[in-house]
Amino acid sequence: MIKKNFADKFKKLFGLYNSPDDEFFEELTDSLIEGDISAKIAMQVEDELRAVCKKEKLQSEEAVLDALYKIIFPFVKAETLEPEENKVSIYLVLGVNGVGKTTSIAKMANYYKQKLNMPIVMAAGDTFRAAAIEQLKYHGEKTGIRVVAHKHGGDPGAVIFDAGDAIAAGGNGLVLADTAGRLHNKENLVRELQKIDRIAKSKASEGCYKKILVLDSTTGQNGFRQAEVFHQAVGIDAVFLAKYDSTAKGGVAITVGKELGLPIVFIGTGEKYENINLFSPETYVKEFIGKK
Ligand SMILES: Nc1nc2c(ncn2[C@@H]2O[C@H](COP(=O)(O)OP(=O)(O)O)[C@@H](O)[C@H]2O)c(=O)[nH]1
Ligand SMILES: [Mg+2]
Repeated sequence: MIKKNFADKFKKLFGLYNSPDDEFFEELTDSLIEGDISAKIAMQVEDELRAVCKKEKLQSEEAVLDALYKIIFPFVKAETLEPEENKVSIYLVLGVNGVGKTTSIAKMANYYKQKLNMPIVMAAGDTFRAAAIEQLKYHGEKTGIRVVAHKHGGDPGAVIFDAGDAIAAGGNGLVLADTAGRLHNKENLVRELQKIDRIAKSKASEGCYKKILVLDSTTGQNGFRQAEVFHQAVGIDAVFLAKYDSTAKGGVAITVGKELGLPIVFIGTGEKYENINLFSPETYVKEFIGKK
């Protein structure tokens, strides 16, 4: 895992100023923003940290880091998703092009396959790009997981409908559904997602339909805007934080947690199937700020 930028900066800043003074706090805020925390939250963190340091007369690096941890930790939310036995679960996987949706679907399918003894189907709902269907089929072959696919250009709702039927026939199992993420035309995207949303919901057992947004940890502040768009369009249940291994920043989990109340379910830590981890807010915040 790459060492996080903010953690490094904090150490350097503390070395430079040796105690939490005005300049220290100002630079701390800049460093939080550079770590992909939104400006609004960074300023709130600064204000709270200033107040605590003053009130409790905190001076040492360790004490300030502890205070920072206590401020940021409640912003970050985690959730575990686990398909129930004898229910039809559908996890719709959303996100813009290239964030890691198809890869993350294969990882989740492989994860649940090893963990649970139930049928799993991956639905090739990104019918927009021919390569996306092929990519999912490839993952299906490699992992031994069934893929339901239609032709390139077909109706994504129909693919998800069929995949839902395949699982519903036995009354037990999980559909992981891929989608196309064309954000360039927001209105079309929203309309298409809402249609898929209705179909997926109608196929799943009560409470077993979840919408997972994949965010690319390397895209910076943009990730938050993507989350806003998708959350407004269909309502997101949880976030898959992909490519966490490829960034020294990664503060987006803090921003989506604090601003949208969205929990993180998994983090992606590489390109292999096994590079998937349950999200631990403790580890995440500690890594972000550089606390042991
Ligand atoms: N390093 C790294 N690369 C990833 C991760 N997840 C996905 N990728 C890569 O990101 C690229 C885009 O992934 P893809 O699943 O095709 O994205 P999609 O367009 O959203 O379906 C591929 O090259 C993946 O191998 C991850 O957790 N870590
Ligand atoms: Mg894809």
